[in-house]
Amino acid sequence: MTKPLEGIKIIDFTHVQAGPACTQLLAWYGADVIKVERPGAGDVTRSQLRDIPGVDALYFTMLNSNKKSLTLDTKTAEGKEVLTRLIKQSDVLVENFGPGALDRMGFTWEHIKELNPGMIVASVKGFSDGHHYEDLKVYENVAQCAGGAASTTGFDDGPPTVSAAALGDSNTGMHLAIGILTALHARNRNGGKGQKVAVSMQDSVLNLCRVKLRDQQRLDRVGYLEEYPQYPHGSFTDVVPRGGNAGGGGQPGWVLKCKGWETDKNAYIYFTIQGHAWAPICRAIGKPEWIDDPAYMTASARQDKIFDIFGTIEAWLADKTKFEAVNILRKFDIPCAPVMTMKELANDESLRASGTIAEVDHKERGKYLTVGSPIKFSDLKVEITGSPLLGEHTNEVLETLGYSSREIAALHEAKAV
Ligand code: CAO
Repeated sequence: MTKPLEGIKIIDFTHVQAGPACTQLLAWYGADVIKVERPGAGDVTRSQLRDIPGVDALYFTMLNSNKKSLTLDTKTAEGKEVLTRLIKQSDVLVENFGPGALDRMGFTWEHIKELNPGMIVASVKGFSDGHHYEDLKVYENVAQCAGGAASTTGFDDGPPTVSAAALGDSNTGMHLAIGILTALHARNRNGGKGQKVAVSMQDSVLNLCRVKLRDQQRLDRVGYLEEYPQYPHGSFTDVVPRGGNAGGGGQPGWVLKCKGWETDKNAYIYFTIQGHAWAPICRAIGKPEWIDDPAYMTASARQDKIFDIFGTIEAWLADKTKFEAVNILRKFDIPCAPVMTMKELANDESLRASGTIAEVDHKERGKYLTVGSPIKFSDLKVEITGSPLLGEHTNEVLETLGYSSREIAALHEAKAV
Protein backbone atom coordinates (compact mmCIF):
# COMPACT_ATOMS: atom_id res chain seq x y z
CA MET A 1 0.00 0.00 0.00
CA THR A 2 1.33 3.45 -0.90
CA LYS A 3 1.54 5.70 2.13
CA PRO A 4 0.02 9.18 1.83
CA LEU A 5 3.29 11.10 2.22
CA GLU A 6 5.47 8.74 0.20
CA GLY A 7 7.78 10.71 -2.11
CA ILE A 8 8.03 13.70 0.25
CA LYS A 9 11.66 14.07 1.30
CA ILE A 10 12.28 15.85 4.58
CA ILE A 11 15.58 17.14 5.97
CA ASP A 12 15.05 16.71 9.67
CA PHE A 13 17.33 19.20 11.37
CA THR A 14 15.47 18.88 14.64
CA HIS A 15 16.49 17.93 18.14
CA VAL A 16 15.10 17.35 21.63
CA GLN A 17 11.29 17.10 21.44
CA ALA A 18 9.35 19.85 19.65
CA GLY A 19 10.84 19.32 16.19
CA PRO A 20 11.31 15.53 16.37
CA ALA A 21 7.67 15.01 17.38
CA CYS A 22 6.64 16.81 14.17
CA THR A 23 8.91 14.93 11.80
CA GLN A 24 8.17 11.57 13.44
CA LEU A 25 4.48 12.10 12.69
CA LEU A 26 5.25 12.85 9.04
CA ALA A 27 7.52 9.79 8.86
CA TRP A 28 4.72 7.55 10.15
CA TYR A 29 2.55 8.66 7.27
CA GLY A 30 5.21 7.84 4.69
CA ALA A 31 7.56 10.82 4.32
CA ASP A 32 11.25 10.02 3.82
CA VAL A 33 12.65 11.74 6.91
CA ILE A 34 16.43 12.12 7.08
CA LYS A 35 17.55 13.19 10.50
CA VAL A 36 20.74 15.27 10.27
CA GLU A 37 22.90 14.98 13.36
CA ARG A 38 26.29 16.18 14.49
CA PRO A 39 28.93 13.42 14.05
CA GLY A 40 29.96 11.72 17.28
CA ALA A 41 27.19 13.16 19.44
CA GLY A 42 23.91 13.37 17.58
CA ASP A 43 20.66 14.58 19.11
CA VAL A 44 21.29 15.30 22.79
CA THR A 45 18.34 13.07 23.74
CA ARG A 46 20.27 10.00 22.57
CA SER A 47 22.22 10.23 25.81
CA GLN A 48 19.78 12.03 28.11
CA LEU A 49 18.11 10.02 30.91
CA ARG A 50 19.57 6.73 29.71
CA ASP A 51 18.19 3.56 31.30
CA ILE A 52 20.68 1.22 29.57
CA PRO A 53 24.37 2.26 29.49
CA GLY A 54 25.61 3.08 26.00
CA VAL A 55 22.22 2.56 24.33
CA ASP A 56 20.05 5.31 22.85
CA ALA A 57 17.73 6.63 25.56
CA LEU A 58 13.96 6.16 25.37
CA TYR A 59 13.70 9.94 25.07
CA PHE A 60 15.30 9.58 21.65
CA THR A 61 13.79 6.28 20.53
CA MET A 62 10.23 7.42 21.29
CA LEU A 63 10.53 10.60 19.19
CA ASN A 64 12.53 9.41 16.22
CA SER A 65 10.94 6.22 14.92
CA ASN A 66 10.60 5.62 11.16
CA LYS A 67 13.48 8.03 10.37
CA LYS A 68 16.93 7.69 8.81
CA SER A 69 20.03 9.15 10.47
CA LEU A 70 22.70 11.05 8.55
CA THR A 71 25.64 12.45 10.48
CA LEU A 72 26.88 15.74 9.08
CA ASP A 73 29.03 18.55 10.41
CA THR A 74 27.41 21.49 8.72
CA LYS A 75 30.11 23.85 9.92
CA THR A 76 32.71 22.27 7.61
CA ALA A 77 32.94 23.19 3.90
CA GLU A 78 32.35 19.55 2.90
CA GLY A 79 29.36 19.31 5.23
CA LYS A 80 27.84 22.47 3.75
CA GLU A 81 28.25 20.95 0.27
CA VAL A 82 26.38 17.80 1.34
CA LEU A 83 23.60 19.89 2.85
CA THR A 84 23.41 21.98 -0.32
CA ARG A 85 22.91 18.85 -2.42
CA LEU A 86 20.34 17.55 0.03
CA ILE A 87 18.39 20.82 -0.07
CA LYS A 88 18.28 20.69 -3.89
CA GLN A 89 16.69 17.23 -3.72
CA SER A 90 14.27 17.70 -0.82
CA ASP A 91 10.79 19.09 -0.26
CA VAL A 92 10.90 20.24 3.34
CA LEU A 93 13.57 21.31 5.85
CA VAL A 94 12.45 21.25 9.47
CA GLU A 95 14.55 22.81 12.24
CA ASN A 96 14.27 23.85 15.85
CA PHE A 97 17.68 25.31 16.53
CA GLY A 98 18.16 28.26 18.81
CA PRO A 99 17.36 31.64 17.19
CA GLY A 100 19.62 32.47 14.23
CA ALA A 101 21.58 29.17 14.20
CA LEU A 102 20.53 28.19 10.66
CA ASP A 103 21.50 31.66 9.37
CA ARG A 104 24.86 31.44 11.13
CA MET A 105 25.40 28.07 9.42
CA GLY A 106 25.06 29.98 6.12
CA PHE A 107 21.61 28.64 5.22
CA THR A 108 19.37 31.68 5.30
CA TRP A 109 15.84 31.46 3.90
CA GLU A 110 16.98 33.56 0.90
CA HIS A 111 19.86 31.17 0.18
CA ILE A 112 17.72 28.04 0.58
CA LYS A 113 15.11 29.56 -1.76
CA GLU A 114 17.79 30.15 -4.37
CA LEU A 115 18.96 26.55 -4.09
CA ASN A 116 15.43 25.15 -4.28
CA PRO A 117 12.46 27.48 -4.90
CA GLY A 118 10.07 24.66 -4.00
CA MET A 119 11.54 24.16 -0.55
CA ILE A 120 9.37 24.52 2.53
CA VAL A 121 11.42 25.62 5.53
CA ALA A 122 9.61 24.90 8.77
CA SER A 123 10.87 26.23 12.09
CA VAL A 124 10.04 26.01 15.77
CA LYS A 125 11.27 28.81 17.99
CA GLY A 126 10.39 29.75 21.56
CA PHE A 127 8.85 33.06 20.53
CA SER A 128 7.64 34.35 17.19
CA ASP A 129 9.71 36.53 14.85
CA GLY A 130 9.69 40.14 15.99
CA HIS A 131 8.54 39.24 19.53
CA HIS A 132 10.40 41.15 22.25
CA TYR A 133 11.74 37.78 23.50
CA GLU A 134 12.65 36.45 20.05
CA ASP A 135 16.31 35.96 21.03
CA LEU A 136 15.51 33.53 23.88
CA LYS A 137 16.19 29.81 23.83
CA VAL A 138 13.22 27.91 25.17
CA TYR A 139 12.38 24.52 26.65
CA GLU A 140 9.01 22.93 27.46
CA ASN A 141 8.26 24.47 30.84
CA VAL A 142 9.55 27.88 29.81
CA ALA A 143 6.95 27.85 27.04
CA GLN A 144 4.19 26.69 29.36
CA CYS A 145 4.93 29.69 31.57
CA ALA A 146 5.19 32.12 28.64
CA GLY A 147 2.00 30.86 26.97
CA GLY A 148 -0.38 31.22 29.93
CA ALA A 149 -0.68 27.53 30.89
CA ALA A 150 1.27 27.74 34.17
CA SER A 151 -0.53 30.76 35.62
CA THR A 152 -3.88 29.02 35.12
CA THR A 153 -2.86 25.49 36.21
CA GLY A 154 -2.75 24.16 39.78
CA PHE A 155 -4.60 25.19 42.89
CA ASP A 156 -5.38 28.70 44.07
CA ASP A 157 -3.22 28.41 47.19
CA GLY A 158 -0.21 26.96 45.30
CA PRO A 159 2.35 28.33 42.83
CA PRO A 160 1.92 28.43 39.03
CA THR A 161 2.18 24.80 37.87
CA VAL A 162 3.31 23.19 34.63
CA SER A 163 1.45 20.31 33.05
CA ALA A 164 2.97 16.88 32.48
CA ALA A 165 1.53 16.99 28.94
CA ALA A 166 4.10 18.44 26.54
CA LEU A 167 2.14 21.55 25.68
CA GLY A 168 5.31 23.43 24.78
CA ASP A 169 7.16 20.72 22.87
CA SER A 170 5.06 18.03 21.20
CA ASN A 171 2.08 20.34 20.92
CA THR A 172 4.19 22.85 18.99
CA GLY A 173 5.45 20.01 16.79
CA MET A 174 1.85 19.07 15.96
CA HIS A 175 1.11 22.67 14.99
CA LEU A 176 4.20 22.67 12.79
CA ALA A 177 3.09 19.44 11.09
CA ILE A 178 -0.21 21.09 10.18
CA GLY A 179 1.74 24.08 8.83
CA ILE A 180 3.96 21.84 6.70
CA LEU A 181 1.04 19.90 5.24
CA THR A 182 -0.73 23.18 4.48
CA ALA A 183 2.37 24.54 2.73
CA LEU A 184 2.74 21.31 0.72
CA HIS A 185 -0.89 21.60 -0.36
CA ALA A 186 -0.35 25.26 -1.30
CA ARG A 187 2.76 24.31 -3.30
CA ASN A 188 0.71 21.90 -5.39
CA ARG A 189 -1.62 24.73 -6.30
CA ASN A 190 0.78 27.59 -6.91
CA GLY A 191 3.21 26.19 -9.39
CA GLY A 192 5.55 24.51 -6.96
CA LYS A 193 6.57 27.54 -4.91
CA GLY A 194 7.77 26.78 -1.40
CA GLN A 195 7.45 28.99 1.65
CA LYS A 196 8.59 29.52 5.19
CA VAL A 197 6.44 28.10 7.98
CA ALA A 198 7.09 29.21 11.55
CA VAL A 199 5.50 28.17 14.81
CA SER A 200 6.43 29.51 18.22
CA MET A 201 6.11 27.49 21.39
CA GLN A 202 4.51 30.41 23.21
CA ASP A 203 1.84 30.75 20.50
CA SER A 204 1.13 27.01 20.48
CA VAL A 205 0.64 26.92 24.24
CA LEU A 206 -1.59 29.99 24.08
CA ASN A 207 -3.63 28.36 21.33
CA LEU A 208 -4.43 25.53 23.74
CA CYS A 209 -5.17 28.07 26.50
CA ARG A 210 -7.82 29.73 24.33
CA VAL A 211 -10.53 29.13 26.95
CA LYS A 212 -8.44 30.92 29.56
CA LEU A 213 -8.34 34.03 27.35
CA ARG A 214 -12.11 33.59 27.08
CA ASP A 215 -12.23 33.57 30.90
CA GLN A 216 -10.07 36.70 31.20
CA GLN A 217 -12.56 38.63 29.11
CA ARG A 218 -15.53 37.25 31.06
CA LEU A 219 -13.77 38.16 34.31
CA ASP A 220 -13.07 41.68 33.05
CA ARG A 221 -16.75 42.12 32.29
CA VAL A 222 -18.52 40.48 35.23
CA GLY A 223 -15.87 40.12 37.95
CA TYR A 224 -16.31 36.39 38.63
CA LEU A 225 -16.23 32.99 36.90
CA GLU A 226 -19.01 30.75 38.07
CA GLU A 227 -17.40 27.44 37.08
CA TYR A 228 -14.26 28.05 39.18
CA PRO A 229 -14.02 26.71 42.77
CA GLN A 230 -13.54 30.32 43.95
CA TYR A 231 -17.24 30.95 43.15
CA PRO A 232 -19.39 31.77 45.04
CA HIS A 233 -17.67 31.42 48.43
CA GLY A 234 -14.14 32.64 47.55
CA SER A 235 -12.85 35.77 45.85
CA PHE A 236 -11.40 36.78 42.49
CA THR A 237 -8.70 39.26 41.54
CA ASP A 238 -8.46 40.82 38.07
CA VAL A 239 -6.61 37.83 36.51
CA VAL A 240 -7.85 34.34 35.66
CA PRO A 241 -7.09 32.23 38.75
CA ARG A 242 -5.88 28.64 38.97
CA GLY A 243 -8.98 26.49 38.90
CA GLY A 244 -7.70 23.24 40.40
CA ASN A 245 -9.58 20.36 38.82
CA ALA A 246 -12.65 22.34 37.81
CA GLY A 247 -14.18 21.60 34.43
CA GLY A 248 -13.13 24.20 31.89
CA GLY A 249 -16.44 24.31 30.03
CA GLY A 250 -19.98 24.87 31.20
CA GLN A 251 -20.16 21.57 33.12
CA PRO A 252 -18.96 21.44 36.74
CA GLY A 253 -16.51 18.60 37.27
CA TRP A 254 -13.95 17.46 39.81
CA VAL A 255 -11.58 14.61 40.58
CA LEU A 256 -13.30 12.39 43.18
CA LYS A 257 -11.91 9.80 45.59
CA CYS A 258 -12.75 6.15 45.10
CA LYS A 259 -12.16 3.03 47.19
CA GLY A 260 -8.53 2.77 48.24
CA TRP A 261 -7.57 6.44 47.79
CA GLU A 262 -5.91 6.44 51.22
CA THR A 263 -3.11 4.18 49.93
CA ASP A 264 -3.39 4.48 46.12
CA LYS A 265 -2.64 8.01 44.94
CA ASN A 266 -4.59 7.45 41.74
CA ALA A 267 -7.76 5.84 43.07
CA TYR A 268 -9.87 8.65 41.64
CA ILE A 269 -12.31 9.28 38.83
CA TYR A 270 -13.12 12.49 37.00
CA PHE A 271 -16.81 13.17 37.40
CA THR A 272 -18.77 15.66 35.31
CA ILE A 273 -22.16 17.02 36.27
CA GLN A 274 -23.50 17.53 32.79
CA GLY A 275 -26.69 19.59 33.07
CA HIS A 276 -29.03 17.28 31.19
CA ALA A 277 -27.59 14.24 32.98
CA TRP A 278 -28.74 15.50 36.37
CA ALA A 279 -31.61 13.00 36.67
CA PRO A 280 -29.45 9.97 35.74
CA ILE A 281 -26.74 11.18 38.14
CA CYS A 282 -29.27 11.34 40.99
CA ARG A 283 -30.52 7.86 40.13
CA ALA A 284 -26.98 6.47 39.84
CA ILE A 285 -25.83 7.79 43.22
CA GLY A 286 -29.06 6.88 45.03
CA LYS A 287 -30.42 10.39 45.45
CA PRO A 288 -33.65 10.31 43.40
CA GLU A 289 -35.19 12.94 45.68
CA TRP A 290 -32.77 15.52 44.24
CA ILE A 291 -34.21 15.18 40.73
CA ASP A 292 -37.17 17.50 41.28
CA ASP A 293 -35.95 19.34 44.35
CA PRO A 294 -35.86 23.08 43.48
CA ALA A 295 -32.73 23.40 45.65
CA TYR A 296 -30.91 21.01 43.28
CA MET A 297 -32.74 20.69 39.99
CA THR A 298 -31.01 23.51 38.05
CA ALA A 299 -27.34 24.21 37.49
CA SER A 300 -27.60 27.62 39.16
CA ALA A 301 -29.41 26.15 42.18
CA ARG A 302 -26.61 23.60 42.57
CA GLN A 303 -23.78 26.09 42.17
CA ASP A 304 -23.36 27.21 45.78
CA LYS A 305 -23.37 23.61 47.06
CA ILE A 306 -21.46 21.96 44.26
CA PHE A 307 -18.69 20.73 46.57
CA ASP A 308 -21.27 19.28 48.97
CA ILE A 309 -22.73 17.41 45.99
CA PHE A 310 -19.27 16.14 45.06
CA GLY A 311 -18.90 15.08 48.72
CA THR A 312 -22.12 13.04 48.48
CA ILE A 313 -20.86 11.40 45.29
CA GLU A 314 -17.57 10.58 47.03
CA ALA A 315 -19.50 8.88 49.84
CA TRP A 316 -21.22 6.78 47.16
CA LEU A 317 -17.83 6.00 45.61
CA ALA A 318 -16.23 4.93 48.92
CA ASP A 319 -16.86 1.19 48.37
CA LYS A 320 -16.15 1.17 44.61
CA THR A 321 -12.83 1.07 42.80
CA LYS A 322 -12.37 3.65 40.05
CA PHE A 323 -13.02 0.99 37.41
CA GLU A 324 -16.14 -0.35 39.15
CA ALA A 325 -17.47 3.19 39.52
CA VAL A 326 -17.02 3.99 35.83
CA ASN A 327 -18.67 0.70 34.88
CA ILE A 328 -21.76 1.74 36.82
CA LEU A 329 -21.78 5.38 35.72
CA ARG A 330 -21.36 4.56 32.02
CA LYS A 331 -24.78 2.85 32.14
CA PHE A 332 -26.28 6.19 33.14
CA ASP A 333 -24.51 8.02 30.29
CA ILE A 334 -22.48 10.15 32.70
CA PRO A 335 -19.23 11.63 31.27
CA CYS A 336 -16.50 10.24 33.53
CA ALA A 337 -13.23 8.27 33.45
CA PRO A 338 -10.81 6.63 35.85
CA VAL A 339 -7.61 8.56 36.56
CA MET A 340 -5.20 6.32 34.65
CA THR A 341 -1.59 5.78 35.64
CA MET A 342 1.17 5.33 33.05
CA LYS A 343 1.47 1.69 34.16
CA GLU A 344 -2.22 1.08 33.52
CA LEU A 345 -2.04 2.81 30.13
CA ALA A 346 1.03 0.78 29.13
CA ASN A 347 -0.93 -2.42 29.76
CA ASP A 348 -4.30 -1.27 28.44
CA GLU A 349 -5.58 -3.87 25.99
CA SER A 350 -7.64 -1.41 23.95
CA LEU A 351 -4.68 0.93 23.47
CA ARG A 352 -2.49 -2.01 22.46
CA ALA A 353 -5.10 -3.23 19.99
CA SER A 354 -5.54 0.20 18.39
CA GLY A 355 -1.78 0.74 18.08
CA THR A 356 -1.82 3.82 20.32
CA ILE A 357 0.55 1.92 22.60
CA ALA A 358 2.99 0.21 20.24
CA GLU A 359 5.76 -2.26 20.98
CA VAL A 360 8.76 -1.55 18.78
CA ASP A 361 12.02 -3.36 18.15
CA HIS A 362 15.31 -1.48 18.44
CA LYS A 363 18.62 -2.88 17.19
CA GLU A 364 20.47 -2.39 20.47
CA ARG A 365 17.75 -1.92 23.08
CA GLY A 366 15.41 -4.73 22.08
CA LYS A 367 11.69 -4.15 22.57
CA TYR A 368 10.30 -0.93 23.98
CA LEU A 369 6.94 0.77 24.19
CA THR A 370 6.10 3.96 22.40
CA VAL A 371 3.00 6.01 21.70
CA GLY A 372 1.83 5.19 18.20
CA SER A 373 -0.24 7.36 15.90
CA PRO A 374 -3.15 8.98 17.72
CA ILE A 375 -4.66 9.66 14.28
CA LYS A 376 -6.41 6.64 12.74
CA PHE A 377 -7.09 6.29 9.01
CA SER A 378 -9.40 3.92 7.19
CA ASP A 379 -6.87 3.47 4.38
CA LEU A 380 -3.58 3.52 6.27
CA LYS A 381 -2.24 1.18 8.90
CA VAL A 382 0.53 3.09 10.60
CA GLU A 383 3.56 0.91 11.27
CA ILE A 384 6.08 2.12 13.79
CA THR A 385 9.69 1.08 13.21
CA GLY A 386 12.63 1.50 15.62
CA SER A 387 14.62 4.72 15.71
CA PRO A 388 17.89 4.78 13.73
CA LEU A 389 21.33 4.41 15.27
CA LEU A 390 23.53 7.49 14.97
CA GLY A 391 24.67 7.77 11.36
CA GLU A 392 23.07 4.45 10.41
CA HIS A 393 22.06 5.75 6.99
CA THR A 394 24.92 8.16 6.30
CA ASN A 395 26.46 6.22 3.41
CA GLU A 396 23.08 5.30 1.95
CA VAL A 397 21.96 8.95 1.89
CA LEU A 398 25.31 10.13 0.46
CA GLU A 399 24.97 7.60 -2.37
CA THR A 400 21.52 8.95 -3.26
CA LEU A 401 23.13 12.40 -3.43
CA GLY A 402 25.55 11.09 -6.06
CA TYR A 403 28.70 10.68 -3.95
CA SER A 404 31.03 7.87 -5.07
CA SER A 405 32.51 5.40 -2.56
CA ARG A 406 35.83 7.23 -2.79
CA GLU A 407 34.18 10.58 -2.09
CA ILE A 408 32.23 9.09 0.81
CA ALA A 409 35.46 7.73 2.32
CA ALA A 410 36.99 11.21 1.97
CA LEU A 411 34.02 12.79 3.76
CA HIS A 412 34.50 10.34 6.65
CA GLU A 413 38.24 11.06 6.63
CA ALA A 414 37.56 14.81 6.85
CA LYS A 415 35.13 14.15 9.75
CA ALA A 416 32.44 16.01 7.80
CA VAL A 417 30.05 13.04 8.25
N1 CAO B 1 26.71 20.40 12.55
C1 CAO B 1 27.33 21.49 13.05
N2 CAO B 1 26.75 22.31 13.96
C2 CAO B 1 25.52 22.00 14.38
C3 CAO B 1 24.84 20.87 13.90
C4 CAO B 1 25.49 20.05 12.95
N3 CAO B 1 24.91 18.97 12.46
N4 CAO B 1 23.63 20.84 14.52
C5 CAO B 1 23.58 21.89 15.33
N5 CAO B 1 24.70 22.60 15.27
C6 CAO B 1 25.05 23.83 15.98
C7 CAO B 1 24.17 24.99 15.61
O1 CAO B 1 24.53 25.51 14.36
C8 CAO B 1 24.43 25.93 16.77
O2 CAO B 1 25.64 26.62 16.55
P1 CAO B 1 25.82 28.20 16.82
O3 CAO B 1 25.00 28.54 18.00
O4 CAO B 1 27.30 28.29 17.03
O5 CAO B 1 25.38 28.92 15.62
C9 CAO B 1 24.73 24.99 17.93
O6 CAO B 1 24.82 23.68 17.36
C10 CAO B 1 23.72 24.99 19.05
O7 CAO B 1 22.41 24.88 18.54
P2 CAO B 1 21.18 25.26 19.45
O8 CAO B 1 21.21 26.70 19.84
O9 CAO B 1 19.95 24.84 18.75
O10 CAO B 1 21.38 24.28 20.71
P3 CAO B 1 21.35 24.51 22.27
O11 CAO B 1 21.62 23.19 22.87
O12 CAO B 1 22.21 25.64 22.72
O13 CAO B 1 19.84 24.94 22.59
C11 CAO B 1 17.46 24.69 22.55
C12 CAO B 1 18.81 23.99 22.63
C13 CAO B 1 16.39 23.63 22.46
C14 CAO B 1 17.23 25.53 23.83
C15 CAO B 1 17.44 25.60 21.31
O14 CAO B 1 17.74 24.83 20.18
C16 CAO B 1 16.11 26.32 21.07
O15 CAO B 1 15.76 27.27 21.76
N6 CAO B 1 15.38 25.86 20.05
C17 CAO B 1 14.15 26.50 19.63
C18 CAO B 1 13.05 26.20 20.58
C19 CAO B 1 12.84 24.72 20.74
O16 CAO B 1 12.60 23.99 19.81
N7 CAO B 1 12.86 24.29 21.99
C20 CAO B 1 12.32 22.97 22.28
C21 CAO B 1 13.29 22.00 22.54
S1 CAO B 1 12.42 20.61 23.14
O17 CAO B 1 12.29 20.91 24.76
